[in-house]
Amino acid sequence: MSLEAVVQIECCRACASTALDTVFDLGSMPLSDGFCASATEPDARYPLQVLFCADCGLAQLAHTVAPTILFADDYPYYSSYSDTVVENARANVAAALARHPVSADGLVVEIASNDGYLLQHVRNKGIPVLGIDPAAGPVAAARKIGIDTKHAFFSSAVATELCDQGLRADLIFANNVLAHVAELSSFVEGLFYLLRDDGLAIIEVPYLRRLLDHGEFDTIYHEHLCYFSVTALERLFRRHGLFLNDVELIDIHGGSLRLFVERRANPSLEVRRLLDEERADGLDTAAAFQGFAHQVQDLRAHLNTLLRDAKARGASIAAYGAAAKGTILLNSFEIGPDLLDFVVDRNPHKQGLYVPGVKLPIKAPETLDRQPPDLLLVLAWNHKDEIMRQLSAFAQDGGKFVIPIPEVQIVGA
Ligand code: JHZ
Ligand code: ZN
Repeated sequence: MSLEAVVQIECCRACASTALDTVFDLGSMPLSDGFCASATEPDARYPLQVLFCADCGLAQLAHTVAPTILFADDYPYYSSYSDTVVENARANVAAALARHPVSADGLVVEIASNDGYLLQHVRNKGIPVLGIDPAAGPVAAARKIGIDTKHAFFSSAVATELCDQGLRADLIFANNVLAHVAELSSFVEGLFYLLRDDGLAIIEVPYLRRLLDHGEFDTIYHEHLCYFSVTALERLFRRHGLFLNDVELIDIHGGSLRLFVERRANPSLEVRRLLDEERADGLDTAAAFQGFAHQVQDLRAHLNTLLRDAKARGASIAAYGAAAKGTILLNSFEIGPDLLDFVVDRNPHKQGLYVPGVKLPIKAPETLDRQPPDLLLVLAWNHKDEIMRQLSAFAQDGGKFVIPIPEVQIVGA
């Protein structure tokens, strides 16, 4: 592990306090999206430890793996491979433009615009768009469908550069990016600069409350540097002259917050309600993680027993979805080739590669028709309804789904 590859933080990523307590530790884990070209390729492993800031309430990783390693040119995540994500984007755009109309001479910016899955819906309405994304593959895919995209990590410097070109945004989307940002303050400062005085930023982040309530420990991985509560977010924005004025709870990615952020304070009743609720339930202190490690241990025992018993009875088992979270679940629970035959995923960028650590081969979903397993472990459990719908024939033929989270569940036809 070279020095530049990973850095241990010395103070809170949001407020610079040094009052940080360790609340959860997964030891050393391979990179969740670091898919391998061969089964023998050695894996880089990095510590995966969650700290809680006593001052601002932000849960965060103790270590930062260099973004250039995490989001390299072969970064395999393409939003458009999930119908739910694309549909969510379409509905999100329609609702956003209803809430905050933008004219044909305005500008809508998406930060972490990936392959253009969201901005295409804005562009189709005749509104100018600009995407910003650091991953070369998805940027190329976005440009191919005509979405103007800047290839960069968003920061205060990038925002200033755009402002200098006379660009400011009426509407900014930033979905599932805030938790990935190593330079959190620079990012939020950049939002402040880029947003017009009367602009609106709509930001989606996975919600810490759902992670804890549903035992979604596998969403803790090196790409996710922060685990947000409303309390921590409200303080973070305020520190940079921005205000959390409204919030919606949405189901995407295991339970997320959709935040509405502006340059003037006008908090809704829902923001106040969630802040009160978090305080009453102790989500603003490290006690929020009490019992979490035990909950994960119980899940591990339950899932391993189920799979090992099935295997001992001669069942064949495969997994569905080479999701980033799947890498963590398989590696931390030590579920490898002795139990599973393969993993299928419909993203062709992942097919032919191996899941890091456990080195399970990733194949196309059609493999299930030729080699149907008795049990299918659904690693992309957040998409379980979409997946089970697609595989109704597998279930009709007697195949069973194992859903690991929020609790181990076997589902048949
Ligand atoms: P999915 C990603 O995590 C990566 P992942 C990232 N780090 C992040 O922050 C979170 O999202 C929020 C496949 N699939 O969406 C596609 C099918 O094969 O849960 C994906 O490889 N067939 C940016 O990777 C994987 O499953 C299907 O029908 O955990 C799902 O990954 C569907 C629906 C998905 O995100
Ligand atoms: Zn802090």
